[in-house]
Parts: sequence; C-alpha cells; structure tokens
Amino acid sequence: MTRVVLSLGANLGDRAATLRAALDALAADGALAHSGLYETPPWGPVEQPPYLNAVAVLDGDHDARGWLARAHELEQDAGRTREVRWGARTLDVDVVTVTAADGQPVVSADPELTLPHPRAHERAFVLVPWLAVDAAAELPGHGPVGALVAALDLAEVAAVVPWIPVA
Ligand code: A4P
Ligand code: MG
Repeated sequence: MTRVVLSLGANLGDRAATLRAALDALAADGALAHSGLYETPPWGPVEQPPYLNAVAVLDGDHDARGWLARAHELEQDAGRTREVRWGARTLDVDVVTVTAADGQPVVSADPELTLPHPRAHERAFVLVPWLAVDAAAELPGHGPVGALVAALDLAEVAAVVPWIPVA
C-alpha cells in the first residue's frame, strides 16, 4: 500500500467535467480524498486560458511508476495531446509525492519521474488545494504544506479561488 498525492489541472474544453471524470476514475484505485475545484491563473511562460485545479490523496496498491502510468492513462482518457511544454491541455496529472508502506517518501531524480515533484513547493495551485484535503500535509524536503502556503506571495494564494459552476 502506498499513498500518492496527485495534482490535476485542466484548461481546455469542459474543464470541470474532465476533472470530475478523472477524480471518479481514481476512486477505483483506492481510498480517495480530494479537494474541490479551484480556478487558477496560468503559471509559466506560455500564454493560455485559466486552469481548474484539484488535488487527490489516494491510498492504493500502485508503486510510484504505477501511479505515473495511471496519471498518463487519465490524461489519455481526457484526449490530451502533448504539444507545448507547460502549454494548454485538456488534462495534466502530476505525481506530487508518493509515500511507501513504511512511511518513507519515495525520492527520485529520474527525469521520467522526479519525486517529490520539483516545482510543487512553489505552486499555489498545488499547495492550496492540497492543504484543503489534508491540513497536516507535509511535502518531503520542504516541510509542512501550511508553512509553504504561508511563505507564498499573498496575491498568488488569493488568486487560487474555489470554483463555482455558473448555471
Ligand atoms: N515527469 C517527471 N516527474 C514527474 C512527476 N512527478 N509527475 C515527466 C508527472 N510527470 C513527471 O510532462 C513531462 C514529463 O514529465 C513526462 O514525460 C513525465 O514522465 P508532461 O505532462 O508531458 O508535460 P507538461 O505537463 O507540459 O510538463 P510538466 O513539467 O509536467 O509541466 P507542469 O510543470 O506540470 O506544468 N498553471 C496552472 N494554474 N495550473 C496548472 O495545472 N500546469 C502547467 C503544467 C503549467 N501551468 C499551470 C498548470
Ligand atoms: Mg505534467
């Protein structure tokens, strides 16, 4: 049994439906807790529409590679094509952390699967939803998620807004 933290993001198509379908599918992989959906300004060098983001915390039977494979399956199910790095996408699923059965975090510098995710500690769109699912969350190597959020620029945190569907 491992615990995985996944960050899900979508900024093309019916973003909410895509994220809900991915979260529903993940419920088959183990005991699932997930955040609500948050609307977030695009991060990075590419100009693109706003994202909806969510974080899922799952206890399941996959190892770290297995969780990455699941992430890629969900992206494919959402019709994702890989074009521009950091560019717009129907669905991006990143593996933020994996904790082994003995409670130790999986640490990897492999470019195919870097763990913990190398940019998670500076991303309000990961940390704010994660804190909402697990107030005691820790990012290995960086400390409590609550402290990481507190250290972020206030405007960045405030820009991660709970998403309310418009009728
Ligand atoms: N890879 C290595 N480590 C990991 C990991 N821990 N989790 C490899 C997932 N994948 C990992 O990813 C590129 C390669 O990273 C894969 O081959 C995988 O084996 P990708 O999904 O093909 O490409 P990408 O998503 O464009 O690159 P990357 O580096 O994952 O981008 P990011 O950093 O995830 O940025 N703004 C907002 N507001 N919300 C977002 O969700 N997302 C991005 C994507 C940009 N801006 C955003 C958001
Ligand atoms: Mg990705």
